[in-house]
Amino acid sequence: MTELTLQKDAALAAIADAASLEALDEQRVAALGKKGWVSLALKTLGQMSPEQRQEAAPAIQAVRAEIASAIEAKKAALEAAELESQLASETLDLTLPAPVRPQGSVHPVSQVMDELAEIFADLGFAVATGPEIEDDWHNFTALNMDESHPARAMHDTFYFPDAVPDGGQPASSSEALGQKKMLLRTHTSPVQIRSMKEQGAPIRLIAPGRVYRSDSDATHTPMFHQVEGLVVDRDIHLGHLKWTLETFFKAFFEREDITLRLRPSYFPFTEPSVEVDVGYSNEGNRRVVGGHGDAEGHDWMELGGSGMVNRRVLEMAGVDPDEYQGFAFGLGIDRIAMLKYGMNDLRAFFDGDPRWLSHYGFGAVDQPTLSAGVGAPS
Ligand code: FA5
Repeated sequence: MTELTLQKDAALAAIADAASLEALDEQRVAALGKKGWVSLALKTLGQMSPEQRQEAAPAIQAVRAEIASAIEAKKAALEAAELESQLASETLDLTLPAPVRPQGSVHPVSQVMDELAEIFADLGFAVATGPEIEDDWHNFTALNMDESHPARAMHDTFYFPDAVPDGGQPASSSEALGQKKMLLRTHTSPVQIRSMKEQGAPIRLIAPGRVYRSDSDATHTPMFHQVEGLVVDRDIHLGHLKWTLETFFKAFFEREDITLRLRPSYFPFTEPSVEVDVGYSNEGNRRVVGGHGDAEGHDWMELGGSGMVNRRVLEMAGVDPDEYQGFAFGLGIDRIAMLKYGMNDLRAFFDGDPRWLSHYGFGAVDQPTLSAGVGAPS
């Protein structure tokens, strides 16, 4: 047994000295592996007399257990040390600037949407959304344009094909099936209806989003962006609309000399209706907002439609028009982006050309804030 004790002491010393998990595993194989000295010692039990075995077996088993638990303990210690040194070598100083410029850039339309939300939030407006696949009741009928209304034709609508009942004949129209016609919304105004039906009055919101019309030239694209504004409360009048738009445009264009022209117009869902134009001048081939549109070297650009919400629309959205009045506006986001950031062709907005984006895009981590000026840092 002395030999076994000597072997055990040598093995325990080697285990304690093992500098790595590999070195430790070598010790495990040398002692406990199939041909290891502990395993060989166990095999000798078969050749012993019962008396000898009774004495030797517990001693060998005790050595075996001692070696196994020493290996286990050393393994845990080596693993903890390895983790420690990995953590020490991988420290990250979060206060250091990012080593590489973040990839990608923010599209001017997304930037302008963030700017809108920031400015209107300061005026107490919430942000609402609605579906881009809309039914014709929300897009037209509830906005005081019933099926025969001529204004529907002005919207160049993309309709979905009529639904066909399972195994049945195609119906001449969805209406005949008692279904609503589905379409790609032509403006953000249906969000007015959805929000009033959901929340009732008073209400104060903007609803930015994509809209679709079959239309394309330098200032018209088949998909473009609008922001709807809606305020419904007691004693609301046209003066509130004008002040809101002026305050918004001054903050958005970051200049005080903004002149708005409210031109009498017609929308079935507002009464009276006014179109909103802004004065600008041409500098080179760039339009610069500011000044009176009738002044020398100046002109007007139409940015959107607006007016007092028609009482029939309030009724259809479940709001009592004798108690509440409201104003609404719808602005072309792409147009105001062009005017602020100096692009002259709207179609390039949606070409996905990386050169255009790297020229007109905004830093991926910049957030517009009122305190820093809503425009991106120059
Ligand atoms: C409307 O869409 C009304 N819903 C706006 C409104 C809302 C009026 C609330 C009253 C109350 P209009 O069709 O004029 O109105 O479009 C509004 C703005 O969207 C336009 O002034 C223009 O800036 C922009 N716009 C219209 N068509 C296009 C297009 N194809 N491409 C880019 N911008 C467009």
